[in-house]
Amino acid sequence: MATNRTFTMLKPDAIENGYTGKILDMIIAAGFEIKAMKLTRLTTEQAQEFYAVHSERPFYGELVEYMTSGPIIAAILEKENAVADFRTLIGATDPAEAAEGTIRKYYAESKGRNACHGSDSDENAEIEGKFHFSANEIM
Ligand code: IDP
Ligand code: MG
Repeated sequence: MATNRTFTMLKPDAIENGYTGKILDMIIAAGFEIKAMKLTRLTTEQAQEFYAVHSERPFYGELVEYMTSGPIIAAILEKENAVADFRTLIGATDPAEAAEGTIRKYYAESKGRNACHGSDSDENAEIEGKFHFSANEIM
């Protein structure tokens, strides 16, 4: 069953480059409601666990190093069809391939430093949201 919720992180490059407000504006303008949000910094162990599915990929070390290099903003978002609509809003992993008008097209630096995370399924949205927030932090 679709939960109408997704999980996002504004990644270290987005915060560092001063795009926090612009990206949050795009998210809200697209109809997503913020149900939880915090500025935080991942430990190496947290980044390794969050991206465990990629542990065999050649970019895993680089990914963990990047995701722990500075603060991130983690958030739970709500909207009808949240997971799919948010993936459309962020665009392709590689900004060179991202559609016009998407967050990664505007704000990502590269395929690795790509500004914004979006869950890829309802199941992962739930797991990832709970990874970052305790029940009382979720509205
Ligand atoms: P997604 O974030 O669009 O779902 P995934 O393939 O799940 O993309 O990869 C997770 C993250 O790993 C990407 O968002 C990006 O930060 C990083 N990544 C993916 N592919 C590469 C790569 O080829 N080089 C470096 N980093 C990568
Ligand atoms: Mg993914």
